[in-house]
Amino acid sequence: MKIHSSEFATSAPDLRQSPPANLPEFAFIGRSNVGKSSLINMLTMRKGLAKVSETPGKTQLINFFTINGNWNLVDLPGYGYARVSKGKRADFNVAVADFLEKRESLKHTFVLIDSRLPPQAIDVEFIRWLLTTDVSFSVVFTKADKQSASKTQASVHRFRKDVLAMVTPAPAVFISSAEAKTGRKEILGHIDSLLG
Ligand SMILES: Nc1nc2c(ncn2[C@@H]2O[C@H](COP(=O)(O)OP(=O)(O)OP(=O)(O)O)[C@@H](O)[C@H]2O)c(=O)[nH]1
Ligand SMILES: [Mg+2]
Repeated sequence: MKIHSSEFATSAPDLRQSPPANLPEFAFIGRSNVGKSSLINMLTMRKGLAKVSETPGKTQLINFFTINGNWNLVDLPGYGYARVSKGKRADFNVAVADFLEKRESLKHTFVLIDSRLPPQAIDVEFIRWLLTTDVSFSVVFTKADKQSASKTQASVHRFRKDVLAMVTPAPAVFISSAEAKTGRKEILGHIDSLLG
């Protein structure tokens, strides 16, 4: 998969105000600060395309980026920081849940997990909720440059065993670093295969 062009399309606060659902879409979700926006910049090789910040809660709107004029990357506000909703939909943004559940053009979602941490309750809860929907997803372990490869492997192994063992078919798993540009080829290859 070669990226010839990538451009910011628009932002929307929720599904209703999202642009027409006329291009296949790939969304990025995960805890605030896990590296969603950084990953989008790494995939597109455009440093400032999506806004990145050291402070969690940077991405507040649903941001759409059009790639090669024919598919979209969707940068979602993270969960676990701005506690917009509590209760039955777990502790994450209602607008995000609504988007993931109902967006007609959503092809696939990448769930980002910090590769340095043991399974976090909020991530487990999020994946449990995701499994109640029809959303197709894979898992990306981020910030792999921040620790040794063996620590990352151990973390991925534990997550697979403790969290993903219950998921059939087993989701694809990727290891990424926005810093070292790890995982770019694999993630873009996955998108390519899903675009068919
Ligand atoms: N070393 C390293 N730092 C990273 C990586 N990915 C993200 N970061 C840093 O982590 C912080 C958060 O990154 P963002 O991409 O803004 O995270 P986000 O998931 O979009 O966060 P929200 O928009 O708040 O939900 C920034 O300081 C990034 O520079 C990575 O692969 N390696
Ligand atoms: Mg962000």
